[in-house]
Amino acid sequence: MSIVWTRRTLGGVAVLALVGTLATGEARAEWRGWNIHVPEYSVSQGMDWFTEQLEERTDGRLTAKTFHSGVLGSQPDAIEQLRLGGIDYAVFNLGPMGPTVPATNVVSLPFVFKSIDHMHRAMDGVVGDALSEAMEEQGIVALGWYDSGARSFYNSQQPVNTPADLEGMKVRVMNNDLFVGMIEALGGNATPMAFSEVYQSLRTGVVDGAENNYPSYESTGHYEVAGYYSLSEHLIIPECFCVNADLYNSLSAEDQELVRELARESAQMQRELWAESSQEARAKVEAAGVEINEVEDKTAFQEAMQPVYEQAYAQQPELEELVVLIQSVD
Ligand code: BDP
Repeated sequence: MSIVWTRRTLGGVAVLALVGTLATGEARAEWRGWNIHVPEYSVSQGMDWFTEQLEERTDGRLTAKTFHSGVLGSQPDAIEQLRLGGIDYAVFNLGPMGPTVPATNVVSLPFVFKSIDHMHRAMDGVVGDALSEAMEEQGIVALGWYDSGARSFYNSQQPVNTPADLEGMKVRVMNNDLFVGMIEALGGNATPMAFSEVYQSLRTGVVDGAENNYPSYESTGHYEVAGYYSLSEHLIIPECFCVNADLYNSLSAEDQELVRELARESAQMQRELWAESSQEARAKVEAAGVEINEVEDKTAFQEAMQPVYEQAYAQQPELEELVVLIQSVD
């Protein structure tokens, strides 16, 4: 047993309490959270709400601090760190989760969900359950599903209306071979790259374009250096509130329930903020002069991306069943 000092506030008076980390063994006193986004982002706000509530509802017995803006490292590294316990909790996009938990690749297949609402229904039900199970086998406990909207292409060259407009274009993707295949299927050149490097790469022409939702396009300033945003909405990838499995399993049943409830509620809150912040981000980039175009014929993209499914099924036959599971959700 180790002894740690924690600060608690009782009736507005800060007091020091001596507590033992009996049940948590070697777990650190203050949980360390990873987040890639700036503090104003909806994901950050959901995580901040979680940490406040955790401290309040346990009278300071459990405390957590989220490090925003990716200061604890890139997302692929953070996923590994969370498994090893260097990071205790995080909100991860399931895109870069694929190399660690292959079943999660199903949500990275282009156009796999009919809509954002469909994604929510699937993740709050059978699909979320199946993916949680697969993640848990890798030491990651998924407690709630955050929103990340739909991802569309943007670039510094021209509006994208058809797959042919992407031909020869250098496009940054998240770290997962599936996305490399996706860009290649469209005739572009894919460059997997950390989120933090994209701004400079767009600015200097290392890449011509990338793909993301409005809030990320705006919060990173990518719109300043890639002024054409084309509403292909080819990927709808959920994000998870994840906790290191050893830490979670070391908690009492009551604390587990509390942490689960708070993560779920924070996800609910984040989803509402998401919808608002997407509209705000769109308005902001439009006001800054970004040219936004609807993509009239999304089926052309869907058809061009079909080889991604074939390649994925060849490498991971179980994905086919998971796609059927998604399709079974109304
Ligand atoms: C954002 C996700 C974030 C990813 C980022 C990316 O919220 O987790 O790291 O895209 O493109 O939408 O890397």
